[in-house]
Amino acid sequence: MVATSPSADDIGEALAGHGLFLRGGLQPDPALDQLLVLPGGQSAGVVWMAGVVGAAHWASFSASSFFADGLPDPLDRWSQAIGDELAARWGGVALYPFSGPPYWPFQQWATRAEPLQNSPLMLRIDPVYGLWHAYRFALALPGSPPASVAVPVAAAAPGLGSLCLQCDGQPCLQACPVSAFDGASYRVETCLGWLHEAGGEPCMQQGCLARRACPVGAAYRYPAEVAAFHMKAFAAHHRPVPAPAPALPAVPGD
Ligand code: B12
Repeated sequence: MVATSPSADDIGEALAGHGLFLRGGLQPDPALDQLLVLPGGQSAGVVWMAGVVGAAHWASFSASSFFADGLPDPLDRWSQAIGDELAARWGGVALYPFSGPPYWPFQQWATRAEPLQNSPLMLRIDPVYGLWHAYRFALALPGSPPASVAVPVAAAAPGLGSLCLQCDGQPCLQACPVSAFDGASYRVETCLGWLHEAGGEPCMQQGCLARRACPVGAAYRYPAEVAAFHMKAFAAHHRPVPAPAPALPAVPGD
């Protein structure tokens, strides 16, 4: 028995109980989002984005059984428990940013749901929360989005110029100790190589120094405990590819 489609307020309230935020919703585009099929076989009518803003989720997550159970990926498993429960409650499916590859296009969906912009760090920047927001799951549900949800980004934020192009000196592009960002790309291997060296300790303890240098949403920067948790997970999951071994001398007979 499926309950009636929840309103944005219903969803926001359910998420708030976990320190999570409703980060807008969007109408699935049949051409782009054709994989969004619900348990009954019908197409999803709306996709709601659920995420973290600053460290508002930390009290709930760190008090959960997942936090210290010693198993891998506690934040992802905490998110899954919440997302799956809400999806079942409302007859839909929960989609996760970390399930893949292939990955669900969370950044594209986020940009369709809220007035976010691209940033030189490749993270989406929010006019209020800056770079300190991320997604824990999306709920693909039956029904249709309220009219206010389907407002195109440009109409939702008229006159909002590029926050990053207007930014004086773009400190994010100066702050990385190994210049992993050049404004157009992110040299992941360079970043990870540094994180696994002694010099990368400040990044590991305080969080990405480039991200921290952004002046937008500074009040939402992760506190040290939260930053260190994310950096540890990032560095553990993505070890730098070792340099290729030097070519061996040709063996006679080869
Ligand atoms: C693979 C991945 C990575 C890879 C590579 C990312 C890259 N830029 O190449 C690695 C492991 C390095 C990584 C690192 C991090 N990631 Co990451 N990552 C992902 C993941 C799981 C998949 C991305 C993907 O391939 N999507 C599939 C394509 C089809 O979807 P998409 O929406 O089109 O996404 C692409 C484009 O938006 C494009 N893009 C992003 N910005 C821009 C800007 C321009 C101008 C252009 C042209 C394209 C572009 O990059 C995306 C990947 O190709 C997403 C989650 C998700 N499912 O999207 C998180 C995600 C993008 N990551 C996120 C975060 C927060 C991080 C970290 C900060 C994690 C940390 N340490 O805490 C770091 C640092 C990244 C950085 N500074 O750029 C957030 C970003 C939130 C936001 N505010 O935008 C996401 C959405 C996860 C989440 N739970 O919210 N990540």
